[in-house]
Amino acid sequence: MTFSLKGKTFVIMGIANKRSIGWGIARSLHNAGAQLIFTYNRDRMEKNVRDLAEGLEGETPLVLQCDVSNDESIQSFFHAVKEKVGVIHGIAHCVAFANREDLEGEFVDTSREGFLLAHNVSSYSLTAVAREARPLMTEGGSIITITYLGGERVVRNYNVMGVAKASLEANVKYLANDLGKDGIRVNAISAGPIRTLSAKGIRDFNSVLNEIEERAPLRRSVTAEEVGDTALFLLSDLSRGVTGENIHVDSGFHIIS
Ligand code: N5H
Repeated sequence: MTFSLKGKTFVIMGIANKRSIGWGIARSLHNAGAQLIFTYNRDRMEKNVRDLAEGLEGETPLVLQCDVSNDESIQSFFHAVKEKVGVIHGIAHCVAFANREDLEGEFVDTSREGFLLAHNVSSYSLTAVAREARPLMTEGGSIITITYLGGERVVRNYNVMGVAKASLEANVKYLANDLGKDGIRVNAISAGPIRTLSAKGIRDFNSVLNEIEERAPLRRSVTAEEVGDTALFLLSDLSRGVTGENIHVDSGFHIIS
């Protein structure tokens, strides 16, 4: 079995800046020789993503728009990918969103609108993306998404995102069962807290990191590079027998009570 991803093409969705988990994944895959395609959502994100793509040595990744909350946008994205590269071998789905006001206080106060928004962008998008990607994954492949412990346990302030991540984690299992017959695997990585744009402005984020440094088995927080290397494993043939799984890249914090 080969570890190199030379000759293989992967889509990475959800890179915002150099701190993004998606960017950690991009570097690991790029170093393994993969051809990459990056997506951005809003126009104002395009330049950021394009600059990162152009900063990589060797072949520059394609950069295309894809709004995962819009079926037409997902369809036209994969149509463009089909025209430009034909076959793809995997996807890293690193996308989530919830209204800031739903990430504090009591979960019971979540509005219907806020609940649906979080689930739409953070969970259903994986289903829609997997469906549209399937016809392009004619050689089989691997899809990953990023989750967090708050989907398994109640974590203070994670609130509606915790419920959306629980949905995402079940989504992975049902997709793994459907797509397994096409040789497509679907897995999640449960990342420990990392100071990304999505963590920005969150009060108490320092205390969350401090708790990891004190109590996690490895006594330190994790980096986007570490998530990237586990993504490399899951997106490569090294993990060919693994599907429907959720691998915790969190310094072991999830085993601690
Ligand atoms: C327990 C915690 C801390 C509290 C909860 C944080 C949840 C963060 C996830 C969501 C996806 C963040 C989010 O949607 C923020 C937006 O309301 C505002 N931000 C934006 O619009 C920026 C500009 C864009 C780029 O962000 C997105 N998402 O599009 C969890 C932490 C300890 C761990 C953590 C930070 C988890 C996680 O899911 O990211």
